[in-house]
Amino acid sequence: MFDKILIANRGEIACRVIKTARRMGIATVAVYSDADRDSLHVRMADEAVHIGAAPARESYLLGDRILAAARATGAQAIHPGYGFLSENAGFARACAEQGVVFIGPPTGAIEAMGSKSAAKRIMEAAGVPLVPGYHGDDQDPALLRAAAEEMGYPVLLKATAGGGGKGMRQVWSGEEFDEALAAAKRESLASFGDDAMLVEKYLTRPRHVELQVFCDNAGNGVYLAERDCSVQRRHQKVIEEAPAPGMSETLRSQMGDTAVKAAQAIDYRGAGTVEFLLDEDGSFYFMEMNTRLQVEHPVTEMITGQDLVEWQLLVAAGEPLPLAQDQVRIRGHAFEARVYAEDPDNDFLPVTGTLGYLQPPQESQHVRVDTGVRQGDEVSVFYDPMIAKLIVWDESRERALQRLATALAAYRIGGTVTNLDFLYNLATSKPFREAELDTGFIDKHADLIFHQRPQDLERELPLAALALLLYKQQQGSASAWVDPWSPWQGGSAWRLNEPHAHHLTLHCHQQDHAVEVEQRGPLYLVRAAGRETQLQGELLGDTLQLEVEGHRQRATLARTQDGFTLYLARGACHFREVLPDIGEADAAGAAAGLKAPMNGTIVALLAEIGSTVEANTPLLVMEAMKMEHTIRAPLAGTVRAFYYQPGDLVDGGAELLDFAAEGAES
Ligand code: MV4
Repeated sequence: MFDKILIANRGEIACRVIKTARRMGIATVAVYSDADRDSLHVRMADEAVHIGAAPARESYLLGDRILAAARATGAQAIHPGYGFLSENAGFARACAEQGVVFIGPPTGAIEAMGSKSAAKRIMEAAGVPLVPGYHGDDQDPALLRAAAEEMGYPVLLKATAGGGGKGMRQVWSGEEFDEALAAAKRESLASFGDDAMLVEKYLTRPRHVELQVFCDNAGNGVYLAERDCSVQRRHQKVIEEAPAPGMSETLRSQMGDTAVKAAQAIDYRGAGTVEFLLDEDGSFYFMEMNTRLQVEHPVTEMITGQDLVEWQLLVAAGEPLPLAQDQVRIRGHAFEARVYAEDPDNDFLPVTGTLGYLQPPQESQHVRVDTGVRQGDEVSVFYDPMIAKLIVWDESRERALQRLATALAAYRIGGTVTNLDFLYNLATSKPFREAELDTGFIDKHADLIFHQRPQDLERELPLAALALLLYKQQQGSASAWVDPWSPWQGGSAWRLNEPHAHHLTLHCHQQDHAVEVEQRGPLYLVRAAGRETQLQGELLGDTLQLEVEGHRQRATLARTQDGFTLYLARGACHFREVLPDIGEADAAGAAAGLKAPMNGTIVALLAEIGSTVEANTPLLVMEAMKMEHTIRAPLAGTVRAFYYQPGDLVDGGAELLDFAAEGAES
């Protein structure tokens, strides 16, 4: 077994490989780019080597630098993870040439599976079932058309040079075949520089079912059950599960034996995945084979109890597979959800930002979080915006799915937009609960998945208002400069002979909402969204203890760059305070000077010292939470002094200037 390995990757997969290596007593070497100098995988490794600038093509894709790092540190083997160089035959060859073990398949296997059409030909020769169709070199349109007529419509035209869904076109009748073929060839030529086409029977509701296979150097080959990865968006997997719902033992062994046969057809070694299209009638067809450890391998680990990275290390070190096929057991059900910094409501565009607040669900034998980031880390523009993989397991699919929904609702991420709500909606949707899976799932059920959670304003607004008030009180009393006994600091809105009412405007669910909060001792009466709610609450740190008409619950309040996020048992409520123009402050407030609405920076002073101004005249501009706030004269009066200069940082509540309202005591 190796003494030391180098992980030629970053993020969650690098952290994940390091964990297994450490458990096996193997020393680890990380590599990192400029952007990853302080990242988690660098911290976790025993040592780390800088390999270049942030762009992957200037660091993680530079095989020579990675091999140099392995030589410099005495690493005997390299684990490529997935992506980057994990299926790069040239890199695998360079490792072999330099006497460094590549923890993966032989170079020849990578090359054989690198071309989708070559892979299909190899599998066909090995007796692995392919989708009925024509894969030949003769591209005479009449011949392609005859093949389509022969297999019957609908058919799928696929660019031989394409892959991953690119260059596919459905043809539903003979009338449209010629034009569709011409268009598909034009697109393929433009995209891949090659217009060769294959024609396949179009499976209208297939599932993507992939078999995890493992082969060692002694010719043993096993399958470790299957994963259903049908829930994809634009050929990106979103939620994966194992085993595949409704899979019979017979079908599992048929697909598993076929997958092992496919691997042995190319003298495979190590971890591999054979992807099939599973039709509604139970027939299955080879799609492609991936010669790397897949992102979704943890769901297989959860139901088999095996550590697939450990298996990879054992096989790469020349040891036999830990289990024979008849020793492989599966138990229960597992899901994996990929948590991304992306905006599902904006076509899933990746979102950068600082993970200002990051609190994953509590890990247990049922919940696993594979991540490469910590609170405070940046989601980088240079790499895949994955924040984590959330993996759950339980004895049944139903119970595992409940775990997934609970864990998704408990995942607290502030500071960037994420796909958590989208994942939650998907996982709790009826079609998904009922395992109505096929590769068109997300398009078919978009209405269920993309909607905002029911705008439970009536429930959320009072909680958000109370949370904000308690936060302000907490900030007010926490600031050293403030006289805690001053009646202005209690934030209790106390007024002599008046009800203690706070008037707030909260922006949430894309709207401004006027909220009145009346405090009666420990009780708060909140009037908002046409309702009056009585509640109590206490904010300790970021934990809010709430009681609403006898119902006690705990929530978490996170400050984000543009406001707050209140994490409740059922999802999160994002809100910010819409600040009133100081101009409405009352005379007493004016005499007490004008305070900073929240922590911020002074941007500009707009009035001369000693000048007399009309009410509502802009006096000062400050920046807070990336927004500019103009402090205006609450009444006509005289600017006597500014307490800060542009560029100064100020705490929330700080007096900013001395302003004498007209007629006020001097
Ligand atoms: C198909 C198909 C239906 N019928 N082939 C998409 C990319 C590549 N992996 C193969 N793909 C498909 N091939 C036939 N004859 C449907 C798909 C397909 C798909 C397959 C697996 C996972 C997600 C998919 C999403 C859209 C289409």
